[in-house]
Amino acid sequence: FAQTRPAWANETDAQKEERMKWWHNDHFGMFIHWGLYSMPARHEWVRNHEKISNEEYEKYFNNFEPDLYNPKEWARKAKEAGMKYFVITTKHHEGFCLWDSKYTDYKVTNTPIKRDLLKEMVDAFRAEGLKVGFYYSLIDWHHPDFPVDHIHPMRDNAEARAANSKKDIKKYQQYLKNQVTELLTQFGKIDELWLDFSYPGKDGKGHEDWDSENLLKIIRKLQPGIIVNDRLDLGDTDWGWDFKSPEQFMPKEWVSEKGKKVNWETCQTFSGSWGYHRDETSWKSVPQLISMLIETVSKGGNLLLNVGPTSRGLFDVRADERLKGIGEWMKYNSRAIYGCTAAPAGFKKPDNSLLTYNADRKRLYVHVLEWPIDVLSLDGYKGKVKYAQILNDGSEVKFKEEGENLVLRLPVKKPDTEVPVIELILE
Ligand code: H79
Repeated sequence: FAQTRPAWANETDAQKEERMKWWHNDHFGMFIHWGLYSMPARHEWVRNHEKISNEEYEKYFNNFEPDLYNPKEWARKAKEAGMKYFVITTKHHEGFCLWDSKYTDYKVTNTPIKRDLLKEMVDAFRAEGLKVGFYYSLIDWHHPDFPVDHIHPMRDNAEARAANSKKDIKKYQQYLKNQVTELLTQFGKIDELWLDFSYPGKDGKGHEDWDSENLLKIIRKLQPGIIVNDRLDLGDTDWGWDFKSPEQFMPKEWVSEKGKKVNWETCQTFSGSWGYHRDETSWKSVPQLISMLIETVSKGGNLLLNVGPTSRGLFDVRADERLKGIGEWMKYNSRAIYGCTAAPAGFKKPDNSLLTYNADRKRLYVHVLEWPIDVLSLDGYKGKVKYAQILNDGSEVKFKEEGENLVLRLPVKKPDTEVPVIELILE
């Protein structure tokens, strides 16, 4: 790819900032992993892990019928959790398409459910006011022209390997372009595109295999406002991606490249697997998930939190319970999330807490992860705070100066919310 910025990538920093305004404000989205792998219900990589052939995997395609699917319910649940956008797997590595693509027969409209489930989902989430994101897998373990490589389910099958010589990666590149074009022209405005993933090197795949630069050129032309992740293997360029996408990983601090802070969105699961996994039993708790959201915003990032619906088309009860718990907290505390970012240097974080900051309103939020007994000392805050209140009930928190510090007198009992937030209105 062009190491220098190509002519079509001519956006200024200010224009980029404008394009990403909503994304910087909202911070919280729902990832949805839904495909045929919801049927075996043992990880979305099941085809790879168990080295299942196309023929063996057919039983899922032949029996896919999510009869209880109601995307309006999904959208309502996302909204009530405080999520402002969603990103749906239009196609995962298994190659199955959730929309009525004209470039393949391996699609939802040819399964027993027969309907374009993607179209219904986009309409439902948009109607609830959520922004629309598409996940699209660059990897495709079903397409006839996708060469077997070291992470392909048939990697150890000599016959399948030998067939690589008849495959034409150029045809697969065209398929990527055709499908991405469908996704970006037939569903209205698409706000985020999440491409997954590159693994360059011997027996892997990267920008040359995907023809990444030309693919991105098409994306930018069709949807000039779209926000794209960083998995096309286009290096450290300032035009090849809009945000970094750490996966099931919480960065230590605001993510940076060459010493410069960059946009980032961490994607996280409830239980480890992205696709519905029946037998996974170690799920994160509601307070853990709330802390994860706060920590993300305290480091200037976004959180994309995943749900893996079942093959009947439902969120399972464990997911429902988590979403509800997060929503309950957001109802009273979302002011400390939306429009917020990392606190400016000069505000030291008290122990067992996290800070978020709203620059427009000059408000600093202290998220108290472990409730202290009666007082909280804010070291070096003298002269910086006009007023303080607990966010969940808006009750005043009185404070006094002690040297350079402010000492807050806390309510006698921990406020009745998973993570209490103290709002400081700054001078
Ligand atoms: O869709 C979800 C996952 O299925 C997908 N991305 C999220 C959003 C994903 N799973 N794993 N990965 C992305 C990264 C995979 C890395 C590995 Fe490997 C595959 C580790 C070992 C095999 C490729 C080859 C990277 C390192 C060696």
